[in-house]
Amino acid sequence: MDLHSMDTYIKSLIKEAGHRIRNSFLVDITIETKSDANDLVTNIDKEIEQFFISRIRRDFPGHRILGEEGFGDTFEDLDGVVWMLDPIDGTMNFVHQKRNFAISLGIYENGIGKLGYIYDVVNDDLYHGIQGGGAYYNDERLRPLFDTSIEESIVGINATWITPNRYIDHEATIRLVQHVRGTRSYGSAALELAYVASGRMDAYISMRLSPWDIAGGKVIAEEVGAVTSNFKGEPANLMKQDTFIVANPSIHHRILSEYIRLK
Ligand code: 2AM
Ligand code: CA
Ligand code: CA
Ligand code: CA
Repeated sequence: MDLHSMDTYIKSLIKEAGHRIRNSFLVDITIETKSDANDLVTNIDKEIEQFFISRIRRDFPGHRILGEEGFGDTFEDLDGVVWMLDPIDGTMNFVHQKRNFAISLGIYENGIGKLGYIYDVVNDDLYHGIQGGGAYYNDERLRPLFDTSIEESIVGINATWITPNRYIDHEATIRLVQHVRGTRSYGSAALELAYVASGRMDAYISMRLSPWDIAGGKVIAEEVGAVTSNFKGEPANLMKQDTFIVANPSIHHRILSEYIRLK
C-alpha cells in the first residue's frame, strides 16, 4: 500500500463527505432509533456510509469495509486491507447540537493501523495519523505528549461513570473526578481521541466502544505516544465491542489500577 497516495485520496474523500454533511443542515433529516430510545441514527449517517463505500469499492476493489451502519462487509478476520468507518461519530450531537461530531476512519492492513482520520465536520478540522509518519492537526505536525500527573490532567468522562451502573464501581471513578484538574464530556469518542492526541485532554475513558469508534483515533493517538487499551490493559480488539481508554502514557496505568474498578 502506498500510504502517501492513499492519504491524498482519503483527505479529498473525507472533505467531500463533510461537505455533504454540512449541506444536510439545509434540509429535513429522518431520525430513527437503534438499540434504545437515545441511540439515534439518521438518513445522513446511512447516506454518508454508502457514499464512502461506493467510492472505496470503485477505486479499491480488493479492500474490505467495516461500517457502523452495516452497509459494508461482514468480518471473520482482519486479513488484507480493511477500512473501518464511522460516518458520523456523535449522532446525538449531530441531531441536537449541529456540532461536536466527526467522521472517523481507520485503514488497517492485516490488523495493523496504517492511516487514521478524524474530521470535525463543522469546524473543518482534520486530525490524521500515518503509521511511523506522525500525527497532524490540519497538516501541522502534533508534538509527542509530555509527561503529566493525575492532578494536572483533564479527563474525558461521561456522567454515567459517577452514577451506579452495571459495568464499574462508581465510587472509584468519583475519586478520579475529585483528583483530576477537570473533566469534559463531548459525546463523540472520535473527537475525544483527537483531543487526547493533540494534548487538549490527557485521557478519555468509555465503557463500551466499537471498532469504528476507535480505529482512526488509535492510529493518530499512538503516533504522539498516547496509550490505548481496554480496561484490563490489553490492546484494543478491533473485532468486537469493548471497554476503552486512551491516555497520556504517564497516567494510563494509574487510571486503570487506581480509579477503574470493573464489576
Ligand atoms: P455514535 O454517535 O457513532 O453512535 C457517545 O457517548 C459516544 O459513544 C459516541 O462516540 C457514540 O458513537 C458512541 N457509542 C457507541 N455505542 C453507542 C450506543 N450504543 N449508543 C450511543 N452511543 C454509542
Ligand atoms: Ca451510532
Ligand atoms: Ca461512533
Ligand atoms: Ca456513528
